[in-house]
Amino acid sequence: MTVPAITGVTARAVVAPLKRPVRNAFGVIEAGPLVLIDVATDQGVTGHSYLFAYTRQVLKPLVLLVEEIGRDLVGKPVAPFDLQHMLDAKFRLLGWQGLVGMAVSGLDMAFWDARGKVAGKPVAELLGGTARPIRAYDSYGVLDPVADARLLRQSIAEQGFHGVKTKGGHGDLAVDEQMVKGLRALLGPDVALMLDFNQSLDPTEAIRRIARLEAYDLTWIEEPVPQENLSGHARVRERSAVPIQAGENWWFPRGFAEAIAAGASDFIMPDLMKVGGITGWLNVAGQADGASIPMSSHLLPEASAHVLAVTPTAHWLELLDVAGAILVDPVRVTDGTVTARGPGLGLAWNETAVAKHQVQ
Ligand code: SMN
Ligand code: MG
Repeated sequence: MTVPAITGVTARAVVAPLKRPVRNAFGVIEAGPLVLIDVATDQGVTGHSYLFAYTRQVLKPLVLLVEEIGRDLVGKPVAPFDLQHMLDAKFRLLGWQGLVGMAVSGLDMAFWDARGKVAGKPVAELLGGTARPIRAYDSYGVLDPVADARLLRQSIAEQGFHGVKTKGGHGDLAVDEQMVKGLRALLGPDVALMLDFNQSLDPTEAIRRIARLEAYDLTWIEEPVPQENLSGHARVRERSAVPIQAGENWWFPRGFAEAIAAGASDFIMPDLMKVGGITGWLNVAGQADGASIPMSSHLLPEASAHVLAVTPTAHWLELLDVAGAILVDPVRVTDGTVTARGPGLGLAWNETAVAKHQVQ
């Protein structure tokens, strides 16, 4: 197989409607601000990926950044490891945390998608694995065990999920406890329940809350304290009977090396768009295996199903569908699992929906 060369990079911004808003400790995410990336190649295939921008305010700068970085890549072979190395050198002095890191990660995913398409294989197979079912959990915002009971029953009975995540830290400990207690009663003992604090607590408060919530058999407590506070994470972890989960906001393999060295977390959950795309993920999967750390995904379920298939310590795939509204074939859940689809990452834009939701 000849390696394709890049002929052009374009990006578009859309605000994709969500099936359900995601309420967290800091507010409500009502829609998905996405950047859709297209990497055209000289072999007729175009690599696709998308970024979740968190807020509409960064959509325009991200689109520009992806295209600006892409301009320099025209003519280069689609060799993700070489390109990542080159971009590391290019942004070494600026630093690539933040929007630059997201742009680099998004481009990397599109490179792998193009390579998969040229090979006519799912990326999971290109990486030497098989597109196999990956256990997933249904990821919600703050839940009301009474008002949301019907939705939750559907997650379990109709979609077959064996795990559900909710969010805390939006109120005091009593508010968290009432929610978690109600959810455990509703779900019964056999459904995994995860609680995400989204960095909203300080270590002392996190320790106090987790001690009370321990009674409800939580699978993990996520990001109890600000993500950059690695020693704070480690302190909470030491005092917590519930495993600590973090990683969605750690940048590139180096960020994980530092977090693992600090003993910050029992579990890790890189986000493909902050870890350096597929290339960055593979590195972290090796680190996790070496340190026996169970590894889950964050958002981007379509691409995550490919890399979890080749992650030795694969744990859970997060099912939070932010892009379904603009995809031809949105992520599918079968018996609570997601299976990678190809060729490439299996992403195709629904152009009618993209035109409808595009922002200039
Ligand atoms: C999260 C982050 C961004 C959007 C929605 C939800 C959250 C998670 O931290 O873990 O899903
Ligand atoms: Mg989270």
